[in-house]
Formats: sequence, structure tokens, C-alpha cells
Amino acid sequence: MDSSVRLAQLAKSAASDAGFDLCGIAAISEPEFRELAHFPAWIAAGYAGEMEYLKSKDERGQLKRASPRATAPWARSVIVCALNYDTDEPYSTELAHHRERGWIARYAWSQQDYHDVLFKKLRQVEARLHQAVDSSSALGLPPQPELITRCYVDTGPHVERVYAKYAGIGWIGKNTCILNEKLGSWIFLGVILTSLELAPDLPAADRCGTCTRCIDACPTNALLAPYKLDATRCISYLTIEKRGKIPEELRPGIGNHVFGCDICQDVCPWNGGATQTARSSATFASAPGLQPRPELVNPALDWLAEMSREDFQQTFKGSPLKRSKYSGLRRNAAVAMGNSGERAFIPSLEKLACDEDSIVASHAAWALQQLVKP
Ligand code: B12
Ligand code: SF4
Ligand code: SF4
Repeated sequence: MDSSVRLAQLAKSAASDAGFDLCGIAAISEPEFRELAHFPAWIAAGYAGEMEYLKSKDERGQLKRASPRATAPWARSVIVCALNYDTDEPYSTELAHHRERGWIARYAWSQQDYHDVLFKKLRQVEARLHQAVDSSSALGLPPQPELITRCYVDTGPHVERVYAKYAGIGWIGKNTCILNEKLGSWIFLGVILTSLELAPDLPAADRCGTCTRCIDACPTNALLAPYKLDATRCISYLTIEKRGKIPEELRPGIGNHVFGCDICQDVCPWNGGATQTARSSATFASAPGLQPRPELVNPALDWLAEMSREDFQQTFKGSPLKRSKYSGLRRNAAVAMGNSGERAFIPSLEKLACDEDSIVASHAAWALQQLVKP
């Protein structure tokens, strides 16, 4: 058997042993990753907002993320691993009437930060590849050149979803998420770039068809067209990445979201289509670190808004929520209170409107105005 096929099989069985639900391989060769051609125009249009890391350039002035060759000229293959994070909890679209409670995105309920969970597993796959190459003659493989590998979970200058499509993990949906036929889009991605030539998989075929549910459901109209997300309008960006002031015209659309947003995935027929009943056959996350913390599912807004800095640090140590920072989470909770129509929040907001953090205070003042409107 060809050594690229044997090594690809080895990588996949190592991924399965490490606990990944899916693993596929894409070749880094010409012509490569057609969708990356859209990346420079996306940046030029300003859709990345304040996410400066997406705009980084190499010494030739080219956007690093527009090609894997920019930062990894030695890479010949990319191993893409995926881990299911779905759990048996309701969808945000089912609980939207609980306006007095907030919504934290499904991915962030976990006991541990997903970066740590996936990285540990990627390291196990990487170690197996190194062992195989070190003992290539014992395995009956021809001598292999020196092996270079790099593992990434969000952290590198790579558009992981494009690699995932070509590795056959899933297709890029009109909501820009990777969708797998069996698992839907509730999957995290982790990638290993390698200098090894590995037998590639076939790209996943687009199965969105004529559906436009995600585009129609987005409350801030962030999906400008199929596959085209203006991140500066996306609730996920506004509540997690954006520091300081949230543009006023976008605040009503944020609804009860305090960290991230699941709507364009909740409504997707490949995820069960907005109702939990339709998900009876869903496969749920098995990784212990990705099991949900019950207090983060549909949390009370005043709990988040009134949290002390010490409580925030303690509660969200090792959790994805620490990314919004103390100021950001309380700002978001104030906006959600303003959108709730719940006058019982007025005393809490009056207190927040005098907060020493001017961002929290100004968003609380806006929220108060919403609640006292005739
Ligand atoms: C920055 C970022 C964000 C930003 C921007 C999102 C985005 N769509 O780009 C924000 C903060 C908004 C965000 C939100 C979310 N994110 Co995010 N995010 C990233 C990150 C770090 C980089 C993504 C990136 O490079 N975007 C650049 C733009 C240009 O890419 P894009 O919108 O995907 O566009 C590509 C395609 O749409 C493509 N394309 C394909 N076909 C076509 C056809 C046409 C005509 C056109 C024009 C374009 C086009 O062109 C683009 C590539 O050049 C990745 C990790 C990584 N390093 O890759 C995680 C990642 C994409 N995020 C992830 C997750 C889970 C989320 C959220 C679900 C979290 C949440 N619940 O709040 C939401 C989903 C929102 C959404 N609808 O995408 C997962 C996605 C897993 C999956 N199944 O797809 C990733 C892969 C992290 C991980 N390691 O698991 N995220
Ligand atoms: S995550 Fe929410 S705001 Fe962002 S595109 Fe999807 S539905 Fe719209
Ligand atoms: S909701 Fe429809 S259009 Fe959007 S990603 Fe899912 S299948 Fe594709």
C-alpha cells in the first residue's frame, strides 16, 4: 500500500483514539482552497471589524490567512479533526420567550475551554505521527523526510473551515458554518498542518440547496448573502469580540444574547430545525470537558449583571466566557435587560447606570430608556 495512504489511515485512527468524532485530510497543492479567494475582499470590505488578528500580513504584504503557504510553505497536507459539542439541552429559539433570562452560546457552556480540550487531543495525534515517522522502517514504510507539524485550534493564521470542506468534514453552509451530514454544525475544528504527503479525502458537497432559513432568521441581518457574513453585525462578534460601545442601532437585535449566538444554527434543518423533538436521534458530545455547566444554560440576567469582579474571575476561570472580559459581559447583560421588556430590572439597571465602568454605565442608561419607553 502507498505510504501516503498508510500514513493517512494512521492519522485517522490516531484521531479516533484521541476521541475526535471526525477526521479528514486535505492536500495543500495547486489549485488550493478556492474559497480563500474571497478572503481579501472580505477583509477589504471591513467585515472583520476590530478583529485585527484576521488582518495580519506576511513580509510580502499578503494576508497570511489567504493561503496556508504564507506561514507554512513546508506544509503538504492538513489533517482536520472535529469534535461534537452538542448536548441534550434546548435551543435558543425554543426559549426565546424567556426574555428575562439571557442566552450564552451552546459552545460556551462547557466545563473546560474547547481550545484546551481540542489541543490536547491534537497533540496525541501529532505524537502518533512523529512515532510512525521515527519508526518508518519498522512499519515497512520507505524512509520519511524530516517531519514538521503544527497544531491549531483558532490560534493560527488559517481559515479552518475552508480546510475542513476540502478534508471532507462538511460543507460551508450559507451561514458560513461547517455542516456535517450526520453531526450538523455543532462541531469544533482543530487542524494539524504537516510536511507529510497524506492521501487526501474528497471535498464535501454543498447540501444547503434552496434553503435560506439561517439568512432569514438572523436578527441583525449579518448574513448579507449566502456564505457572506458581515461580522461587525453578528451578535457573536458584538458580544464576544467587540470592546467598548455596541452600536445603538444593533442593540435591539441582540435580544437576550449575552455571549455568542446560535440562531443561524438552531434553525438549520441539518441540526434538527429549531425544535428539540426533531433532535431525538442526535448524537451528543462525549468529551467530559465539553459537558454543559447547568448554570450557564439560559442564565438569569441579574446574576450576570450584578456579579463582582472576583465572582467573574472565579466563575469563568478556564471558561470561554472570560473572553468577553468582566466589562463586556456586564455590558451585554445590561443590553439584554433593556431588550427584555421586564420592568423588574429597573432597580438593577439604575445601579448599573452609576457603575464606575463608563461602558457598563452608558449601556445600562440605554437599557433603562428602553424599559421606561411608553
Ligand atoms: C473570526 C471568527 C469568528 C468571527 C467571524 C465569523 C466568520 N464567519 O468569519 C465571529 C466572532 C463572528 C465568529 C462567530 C462564530 N464562530 Co467563529 N471563528 C472565527 C475564526 C477564529 C476565524 C474565521 C475566519 O477566518 N473568518 C474569515 C471569513 C472570511 O471567513 P468566513 O466568513 O468563514 O468566509 C469564508 C466562506 O464563507 C467562503 N465562502 C465559501 N463559499 C463562498 C461563496 C461566496 C459567493 C462567497 C462570497 C464566500 C464563500 O469565503 C470565506 C473564506 O475566504 C475561526 C477559527 C479559524 N481560525 O478558522 C472560528 C470558527 C469559525 N468559529 C466557530 C464557531 C463555533 C463560531 C460560532 C458558532 C460561535 C457562536 N455560537 O457564537 C459563531 C458562528 C457565526 C457564523 N455564522 O459564522 C467554529 C466553527 C465550527 C463550524 N462548525 O463551522 C470555528 C472554526 C472555531 C473552531 N476552531 O471550531 N467567529
Ligand atoms: S450567529 Fe446570530 S447574529 Fe451571527 S450570523 Fe448567526 S444568527 Fe446572525
Ligand atoms: S439553514 Fe439552510 S441555508 Fe442555512 S446553513 Fe442550514 S441548510 Fe444551509
